[in-house]
Amino acid sequence: MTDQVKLSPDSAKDRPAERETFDVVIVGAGFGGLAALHKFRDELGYSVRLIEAASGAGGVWYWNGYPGARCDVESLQYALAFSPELTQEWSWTERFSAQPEILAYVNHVVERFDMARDMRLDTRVTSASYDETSANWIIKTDRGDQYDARYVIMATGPLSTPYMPAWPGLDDFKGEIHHTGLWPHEPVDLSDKRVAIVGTGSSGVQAATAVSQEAEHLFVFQRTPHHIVPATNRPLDGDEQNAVKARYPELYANWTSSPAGMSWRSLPTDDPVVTGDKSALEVGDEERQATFERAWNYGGTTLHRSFNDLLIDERASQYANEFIAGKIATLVKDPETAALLVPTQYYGTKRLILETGYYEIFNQPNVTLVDAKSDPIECLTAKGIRTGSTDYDVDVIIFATGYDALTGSLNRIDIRGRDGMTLADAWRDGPQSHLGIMVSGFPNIFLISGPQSPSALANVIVANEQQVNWVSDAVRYLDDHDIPAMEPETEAQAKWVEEVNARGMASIYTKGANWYWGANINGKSPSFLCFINFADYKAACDEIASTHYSGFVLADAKQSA
Ligand code: N01
Repeated sequence: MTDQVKLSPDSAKDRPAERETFDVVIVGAGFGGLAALHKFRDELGYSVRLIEAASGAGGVWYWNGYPGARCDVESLQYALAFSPELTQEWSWTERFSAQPEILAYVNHVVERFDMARDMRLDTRVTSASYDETSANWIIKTDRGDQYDARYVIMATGPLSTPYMPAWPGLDDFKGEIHHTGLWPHEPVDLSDKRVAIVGTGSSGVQAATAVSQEAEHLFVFQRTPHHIVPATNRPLDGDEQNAVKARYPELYANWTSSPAGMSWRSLPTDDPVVTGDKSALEVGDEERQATFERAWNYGGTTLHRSFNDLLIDERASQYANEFIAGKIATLVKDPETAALLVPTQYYGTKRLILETGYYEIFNQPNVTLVDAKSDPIECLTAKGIRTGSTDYDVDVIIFATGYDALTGSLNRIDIRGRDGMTLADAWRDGPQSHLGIMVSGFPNIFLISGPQSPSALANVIVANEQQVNWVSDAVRYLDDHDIPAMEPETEAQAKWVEEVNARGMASIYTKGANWYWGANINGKSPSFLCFINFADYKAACDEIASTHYSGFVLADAKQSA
């Protein structure tokens, strides 16, 4: 893998503070930020500065280097599309890529498009303030930099502010503490250690599977059993990749017009039977079981699509739960442990998790499943974790406790719009935006993967590029028409918020506690954070662009002069 720090000559920790003016300042060097850098600098010829807190590009793929980290979107669909050459020249080795390979791809993109020269690494944006007189943003960093820019693009990521419950005793623990979302870049030696992993979402399940292979003993603290199905990962052969590359533009068009920003029945190996158009209620037990079985074996998220009502109908959801319970009973030898792993909430309430050997780790003598629901964690001690009934003495605690999703990374920057209004204040009762891209009172600042956009519920790279394209079209429109600023009309924004929440309330996601509506964090204002259905979203964005940005206030040049 390329050494990330060396990629940028400007990442040296002692570089002098800068005071410069750019057309566009981008915050964040994840996929959204890199796509924006390419679009604005290379395609449109704007001057751009990209600022990134980490020592390398990659966003979550930079930070999530925990053992076992892997993507749950198929590699062939999880890649940037802005360059036809890039789509042809890169090859993936597995159906679901591991984090090091994704980071190697990120570094290839940075090098291939000579991005490092316009990036400042090891630099955290602390504030962004709108100056109404000049219609410019003033962006400040923790390195003492000050940048003036007409446009700001916040590509800070939907799941990039790690969340850790504030248990008493955190400072008392004498061993090592890590969070999966802030994994150190130096090696972490877990061999022959007693390790606790708290949390069994996507991160916890992947980490537990890997750590179980090296730890002396692993305690997995599970509060809620999630729905976990096989990834059925495998090597990708050249023919399969070439078949996708040969039809790339057509396939990409399919993905961008599908509800999740990716599509099945479009890869050469797809099994059409597991993308069912039937209700789970309209078939007999035998057919239902056979379809579930086929989806389970095909792997990935195909179980989701085996029937068309698993995420809608209570009985259908129960059938899926019963099928998964049956599988767990055959995979986990100890009946008590198996029973604890069976999800009881509606199928699909929390994000489906893909596993490779997770259930089997509970057959190992060095792994213990701790039921943190009936016996919750009370505190940390000098030696480990204390629940109501037991002290678990460990050397290392790994928190896989998730993220302050969608709003967390934006709220920790002091963003001030018109009249000095802060974004945190504007969002005190939940986020308000139009399209999840712009906020009333905050002209010319654009969010990529913002709250109330579909990014976190879709193939995030496809969603990021769709937003970058929409934003760059809008910026070009402003510049072509000599319009100094745009922002949402308050009424259009209110309607958008209403629509996002209505879709959320009608969905399975609000039937349980999860990050989609902030329910994973005590005190976070409950509000649905994702727009459901990427295809509908793209259509709404296209419609607004085609009507010269109806629903947005476009300032006229004279007014702001
Ligand atoms: O976080 P999560 P994540 N006591 O919020 C538990 C993406 N992602 O980092 O379910 C005890 O899902 C919490 O318990 P409960 C993906 O979008 C993708 O795993 O709330 N436990 C839960 O088990 C994913 O959805 C990939 O009862 C506590 C866990 O911590 C998103 O990131 C890989 C607790 C948090 O699970 C977040 O996933 C990784 C407490 N006080 C991440 N507080 C892939 O592409 C929290 N928990 C594969």
